Amino acid sequence: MSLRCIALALALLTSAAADAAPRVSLVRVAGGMTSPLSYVALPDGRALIVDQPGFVRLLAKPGQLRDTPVLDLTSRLSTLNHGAFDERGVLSLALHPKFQKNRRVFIAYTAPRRASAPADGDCTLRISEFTAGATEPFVIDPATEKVRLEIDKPYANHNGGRMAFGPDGHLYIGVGDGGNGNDEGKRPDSGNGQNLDTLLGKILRIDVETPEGHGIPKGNPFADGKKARPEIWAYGIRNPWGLSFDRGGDHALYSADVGQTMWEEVNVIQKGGNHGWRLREGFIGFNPKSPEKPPVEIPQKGLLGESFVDPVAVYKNRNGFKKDPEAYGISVTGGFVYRGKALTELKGDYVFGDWGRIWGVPGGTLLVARRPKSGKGQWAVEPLELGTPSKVASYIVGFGEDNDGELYVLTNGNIGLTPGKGEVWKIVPVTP
Ligand SMILES: [Ca+2]
Repeated sequence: MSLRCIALALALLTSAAADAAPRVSLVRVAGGMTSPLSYVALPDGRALIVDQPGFVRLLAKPGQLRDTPVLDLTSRLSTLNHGAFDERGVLSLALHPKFQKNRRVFIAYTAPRRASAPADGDCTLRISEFTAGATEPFVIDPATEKVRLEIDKPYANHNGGRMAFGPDGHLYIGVGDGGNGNDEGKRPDSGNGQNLDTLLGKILRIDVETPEGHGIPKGNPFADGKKARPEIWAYGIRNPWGLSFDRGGDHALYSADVGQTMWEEVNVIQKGGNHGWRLREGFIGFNPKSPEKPPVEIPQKGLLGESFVDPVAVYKNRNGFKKDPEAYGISVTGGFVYRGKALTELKGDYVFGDWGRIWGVPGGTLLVARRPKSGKGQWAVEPLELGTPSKVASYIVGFGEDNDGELYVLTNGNIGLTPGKGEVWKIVPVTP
């Protein structure tokens, strides 16, 4: 073997080793916001960015965030804790699959508690449709709002409110378990995740082609409404933060599920599936009286006698596994299956992150769940090693995907709704 061949072989070996911990860099494309929760590409390549305190902003091109918001929803939101941690606000935006023709936009936000809601509740999660104007400058007129679905929230946290249109043209919505902790609700024994009479703690599927409100798509697992609310697509969910369809492969629906104390999860959502919460957290049982002490006996069946759908990937939560190097953080932020071209070593893997390693210290972790080569079994979770910058110095609050399948990470340098440190970064290859 010539020296050149040996050098080449060494280079190949090195690149194979580097494969185990892929390196990416981040390029800042927008800043100066508060808490950017959604990045949604328009068909023309521009992007809409949802800023949690009540705005939809237009990113004309990298670095060019238009000053005037596309839509200002501040007057329609429930009261927010400005300057402090708050999970309420504008939570996500999804374009109708035929947006280019019909200009229909769907937005999830927390509205003030509606009149019919229990008096001790906090707010009402509202899914509304708006129509974007067809001329420039691009605007969405708040007067076009059409409410499609409302869900009363007992507490301020665990709203979910992440949405995605499926290949079937229906709108999928992740809804949190109602909030507080341990899925205790405000009524005795009302663990919402397992209760099929509430939309809390569920993944929903609705038909938005009805003149008003919403319809129940044919094929919803409880469409007749006899055993369960007919909007339910899957249940046993705690706080689905990140909901996305794989644009390639089998077009499966992915949802992260924020754990309570021990395990953070990524799920491939199954029609009619019981994803476990609060009977299970990850693969183990859950004890609502003492979450750090899971029961020895792991529940094997839900209340209908059904088996659970296991997560496809999990990692340890630092609250339950203190000082464990594989406890990457305390709250999963869902992302996307990577189907772009630039990051070849991530193709088909699920790129996501953790919000922050320690409460109060900005510093999220980018993660990748590696699709098993056999197509079956657990996906291995590992940190996505960073080139430039060398670490994420902010909380990771969301992810976005552009028309080419390239991904964006959405960050907030503050723990909550303090303006100025909300940024959007494109994930790019490390340039040698
Ligand atoms: Ca689960």
